[in-house]
Formats: sequence, C-alpha cells, structure tokens
Amino acid sequence: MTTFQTTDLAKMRADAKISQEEMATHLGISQSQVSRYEQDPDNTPLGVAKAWVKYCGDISTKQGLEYGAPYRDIATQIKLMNDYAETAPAPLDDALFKCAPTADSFVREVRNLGRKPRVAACGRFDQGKSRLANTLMGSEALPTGYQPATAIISLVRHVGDRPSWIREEVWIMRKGFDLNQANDERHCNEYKIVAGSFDTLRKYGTHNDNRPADADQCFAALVFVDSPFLLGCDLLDLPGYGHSPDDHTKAELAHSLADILIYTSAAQGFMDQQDLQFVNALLKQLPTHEAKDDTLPVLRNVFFVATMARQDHADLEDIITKASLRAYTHLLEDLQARSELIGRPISFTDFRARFFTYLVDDPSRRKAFEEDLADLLSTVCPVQVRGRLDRWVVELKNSTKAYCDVWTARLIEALENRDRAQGSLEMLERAEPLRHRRVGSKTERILSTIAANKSASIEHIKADLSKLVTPDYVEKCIRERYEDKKDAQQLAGSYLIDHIQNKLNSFLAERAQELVPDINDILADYQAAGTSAGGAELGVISVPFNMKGVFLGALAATGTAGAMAAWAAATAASAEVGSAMLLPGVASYLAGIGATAGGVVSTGSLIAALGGPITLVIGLGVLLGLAAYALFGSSWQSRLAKKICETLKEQHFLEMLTKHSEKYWDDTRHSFQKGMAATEAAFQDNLGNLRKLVNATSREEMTAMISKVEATRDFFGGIPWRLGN
Ligand SMILES: Nc1nc2c(ncn2[C@@H]2O[C@H](COP(=O)(O)OP(=O)(O)OP(=O)(O)O)[C@@H](O)[C@H]2O)c(=O)[nH]1
Ligand SMILES: [Mg+2]
Repeated sequence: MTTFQTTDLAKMRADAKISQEEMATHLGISQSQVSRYEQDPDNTPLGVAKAWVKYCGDISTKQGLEYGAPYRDIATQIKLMNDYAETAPAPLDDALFKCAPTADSFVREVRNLGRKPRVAACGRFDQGKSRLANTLMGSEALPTGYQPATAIISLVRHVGDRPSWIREEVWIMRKGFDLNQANDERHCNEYKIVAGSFDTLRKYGTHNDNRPADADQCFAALVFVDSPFLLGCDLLDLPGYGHSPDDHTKAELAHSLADILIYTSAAQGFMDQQDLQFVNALLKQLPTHEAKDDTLPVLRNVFFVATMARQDHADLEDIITKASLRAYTHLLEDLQARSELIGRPISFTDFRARFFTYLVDDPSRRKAFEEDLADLLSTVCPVQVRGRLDRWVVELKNSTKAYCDVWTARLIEALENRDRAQGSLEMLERAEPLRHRRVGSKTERILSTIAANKSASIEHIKADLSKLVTPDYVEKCIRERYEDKKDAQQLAGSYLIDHIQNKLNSFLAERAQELVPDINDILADYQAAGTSAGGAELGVISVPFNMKGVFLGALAATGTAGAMAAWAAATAASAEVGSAMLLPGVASYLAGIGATAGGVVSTGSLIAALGGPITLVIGLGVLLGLAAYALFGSSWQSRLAKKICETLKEQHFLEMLTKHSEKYWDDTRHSFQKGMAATEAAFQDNLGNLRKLVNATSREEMTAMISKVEATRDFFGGIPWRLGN
C-alpha cells in the first residue's frame, strides 16, 4: 500500500502555490530537474516524492484556505448603518411607542443578521478536529494532541471581528456563558475567567496535567486569529464525544449554534456506530438552508470527513462507499424528515456527495473538501446572509413607515378632537374589568391545555411508545432492517432510540401546533381591546399596538420556549409578522429557530422549531456493550431484541423521555406566562400613556410629539441600504 500518489506532483505543487524554483531550492536540486520529475512522476525517487508531498503540505498548511473576503461588502454596509445611526433623531418615548424601532436596536439586529456563518468541527475525540481547523486557518492557535485534547468550546473569529474592548488573543469564559452573546461587552465581562494568549487556551482549554484549579469552571473560549479562512466564517472547535460527560455536554450545547457541520471521523474505523448516533442527533438540529433555495444541492452544509486518510485511493473509495451506504440506511428516518422540510427528496447519490477525505500532509487528499467548503463560504453563504438582511431592512422600512403614519394620523385626530378622545378613553376604561375576565379565563384555558398536553405526552410514552421497547417489536425491526448480524448488533439499538424519539417529536409537534390558534385568539383580544371597547370603535385614540410583536419579543428573551416556538414559527410564516420584526431581537430569534418570514409551516419545520428537539444520545457505553455481546445460533434476532430491551430498561430510557417531555411542557408554560405578562404590561403601559396623552398633554407637547414621530419615520425610511442582487 503506497501512502500517496506521485502522479500529480505538478498539480500538488501548484495547489500549494509553490513555484518550481522554490521547490528546487527546497529539495536542493535544479529547476529543470523539478520540471523533469513533474513530467515523469513515476520515475521520481521515493525519497524525493515524499519530501515533495510533505513540503506541499507544510506550505499549504501555513497558508490556510483562502477564498477572498466575501463579507467585505456586508461589513461596509454595516459600518455605514453604524454611521447613519449616529444621525438618528432622539428616540421616541419607549413606553408610549412600544413597537417603534430604535437606532440602537436597528444596528444590533443588522449585526446579528449579517453575521458570518458558524462552522463547527465535531466528532469523537482524537479524530483530528482541531488539527483540521488549524489547517484551514493556517495557524497553530488550537491545541491538538494524541490524547483527548480539547476540553472547552472555542469560538474562533477573525481578529478584524474582535470587539474594541477585547485586547487579548484569547478570553476564557465560565459556565453559563452564552455564545450567542459573544459581542455583548457586559455579558462577556461577567463570565470572563482569564484573558491571555494562545498559551492560555492550551493551559485552560485542554485535558492536561497542569490545568489550573479553576479550569473545571471553564466552558468556552473566545479566540481571535488573523487568518484568511475566518474572513468567511466563524469556527467552532468542540471537545470530542465519548471522552467525558462534561466534554459531551459542551459539544452538545454547541450543536444548536452551528450553521455548517464538519463531521470528522478517522478513515480507519470511519463512521462507526457511535458516529452514526451522534450524526442522528446532529442532523435534527442542522439548519436547512437549501429549503429556501432550490438551486442549492441538498445537505450542502454538512461534510462527512474521513480524516487521516492515508490509505490508497481505491481503499478510501471503498471505505467511504461502504460507510455512506450504511449511514444512509441508518439515518433514513432523519433524512426523510429533512427532505420533508426542504420539499425535495434526498437520494443516496446526494448523500454520498457529502463525503470527503482529509489528510493534512497531502493537499491532494483534502482538495475536494477544501474546494467545496471554500465555494460554500465564498458564494453560497454570503448570498444567503445578504438576502436575509435585504429582506429584513426592506420590511423594517415599510413597517416603520406604516407604523409612524398611523401614529401621526391618530395624534392629529386626538389633537383636533379632544372631547371625543376623552370619551373613547372612558369607554376603554369601563371595558377593562370585562377584558380582564375574558383574558383571565382564556389564559386559564390555555394553561390547562398545556397541562393536559403534558399528561397526554406522558400517557403516549406509557401506552404507545413503551410498546416499541418490547422484544416482539424490536425483533420485527431487526428482521426488517438487518441481514447482517454484526450490523444489527452495532446499529439496531441506536436506530430504535432515534426512531422512538422521532415518534415522540412528531407527537409533540402536533400538540404544539394545536395551541397556535388559542394563542392567536387571546392576543387578538388584546389587539381588539386597543381599538374598540364594549363593541364600539374607539376611533381617535386607538393606536397601532402589536401584540404578536410584544409576545414574540418576550419569547426571544426567554430562550427555550417549548411549544411556544411552534407558535413563533407559525407567526413568522404568516403575513402579519411584518411590524413584529421591528421589535429588538425578534428577527434574529426567528432566524435562530429556523423560522422564515412568509415561509410555509409544515409539521416538519415545527419539529425543527420545537426549541430544543428531544435528541438524547444516551447510554453510548451501554450500546457498545451490545456489540460485544456474543450471539450464537439461528435465532440471534430474538436474543438481540431481548438484550436491547433489557438495556434500554436498565438505562431508564422511557423515564428519560418522560422527563424530557415534562420539561418541554414546563418550558411551554413558563414561556407562555412570560409572554402573557409582557403583553399585559405592554397593554397597561399603553393605557397609562393614552391617559396621559388625552388628559395632560398640551397642544405644544402634542405637536412636538408629532414632529418626533415624523422624524423617526424619515430616519428609518431614509436608511441608505443598498440592496444586493
Ligand atoms: N500527520 C497527521 N496527523 C494528524 C492528522 N489529523 C490529526 N492528526 C494528529 O492526530 C492527533 C489528534 O488530532 P486532534 O486534532 O487533536 O484531534 P481532535 O479531534 O481535536 O481531538 P480532541 O480535541 O481530543 O477531541 C494530533 O496529534 C494530530 O496532530 C493528519 O491529517 N495528519
Ligand atoms: Mg480537539
């Protein structure tokens, strides 16, 4: 077995951007000799060829992957928006103008929506994740090693993206730090343990003997590297799976942050059963960019990479073909769910196309991967980011204009018809007790539906899902799915776990969807109460009061929203979302849960929006035990089935599902109550302000207010945003 092919010495040299002259100097031979070797590689001495390959590898490793600066344009525009925000008029009274955007929130949202995609390197420990990330960057910033090395999540960004208040290369952050807030000065300072150089990262971020005493508290690192690769993305280097539960938890936490996934697994033992289990869970959370763009190949943001690919080409082909076939069969349910989400089938050929090889030492072994990744980062992603920004800014301009126009009209009316305004306010106040009762009883009803859903989910697990953990059912699955005993031993357990979780997720998604009309109904009550009272139109003093926006804003601030995320996704997809997008954080919250404005909501996308779908990667060690379990004789299927059931029982699998679904509905209740509290508070604020407006505001104040609203309209209407193509 040769370790590399010499047939393309010239290409390898050109790919590494080395001239013939430089190669000649490096090898201590003449340039014409270099040229002769390139024309006749088969007659190149092995020693020369080895040195050649190594030098190409070393050089291109130092350079890192280059593909231009795809965000230069976007960065310029963001900077322009920053400058423009400096010219903003004084913000409107934020109690009165609840849904008006501010220049600050505008700039923050533009930054959030315009951020580069995050590329996560994940996989079991010691598979070459950090080394691959370093090679892409042309840097030695991330620690690598033969032992389990990486102990914390590193968010690696370009030095040009370093906030002015960070001076060091590395900040080490405590547990509880939110990676989504890596630009927030207060949050970062609150969680910082220590700052320093790449050595600090080595000291605190790896499993080494000299870890400082407080290293256990470390969770993540903010790392800044001057690398051309980081001009098109941020990089997440994760601890490996399978080493310690703590590493594992960190890695899992980071999954939901990834836009692009590089799944690494060494070519030797490529994509084993543990890998497949992790991929099961990963695929459920990975954004479906191709859903919005038919021209994008499916699964474009996933790379399955056979690292340390030293085997010869034919062997590698064989390894990858076998592994991809096995993975395709194993992941079929998840791939089908994804295919429903994107509205296109995912064929084996599509899936196979996402497999690549990687070897640091030989550029030809990583060329296809690097080209695909470079293309994704330089052309596909920037266009998507640009589109997202363009749509949002246009929406913002339109809705702000509409919002301000209604306000101005109302203010003028109120000014001219003081008496009628007074009368309307009295009507509104008289209607308050009735409104309270209505909202109160509807709230109670929704809370009891949530409680009933919680019991129904528990019951579903007990009555239906438990039947799937019986020897008969499992045996049937095994017989249907596996001919090969070894395959069955390795994969049946994890297939079953995933299969049952998928069923539970669909159940939850359906229940979540049923809540949507009830939430809309109660919010419609609020909306109506702002414009009419006791059946009569309020007319003059009614104001645009965006309940859905307020509610969404509260969810955005809550985090795990349980089934409320399904309502958010449905709202995002509906036509009325418009002015809700004005509220700080709403647009990026919706983008974060994969909900698209004006999109279609399928049960599939609801599952994706469930706000932390139930993806347990349980009992790995235990499932490994299954593979080692001796199975002789003809009825191995039935004995394996029994063993799997026993194992899942010992692992309290059903109890874990129950716990997760209980938490899901508890989160739902919590976020619903938060949303309601925010809505009620906003309504009361609004009422108080109306009172002030009608009773106490002088003509001069009123006129001043009108011109402030007009100034805001003109500021937002005049945003000098240049649309992309
Ligand atoms: N020569 C060579 N060594 C490699 C290659 N990929 C990985 N290695 C080595 O394999 C070891 C493990 O690589 P790491 O990058 O630390 O692996 P990891 O997946 O980040 O491991 P954890 O951080 O422990 O999860 C290191 O010593 C690497 O230098 C490769 O392509 N060529
Ligand atoms: Mg590592």
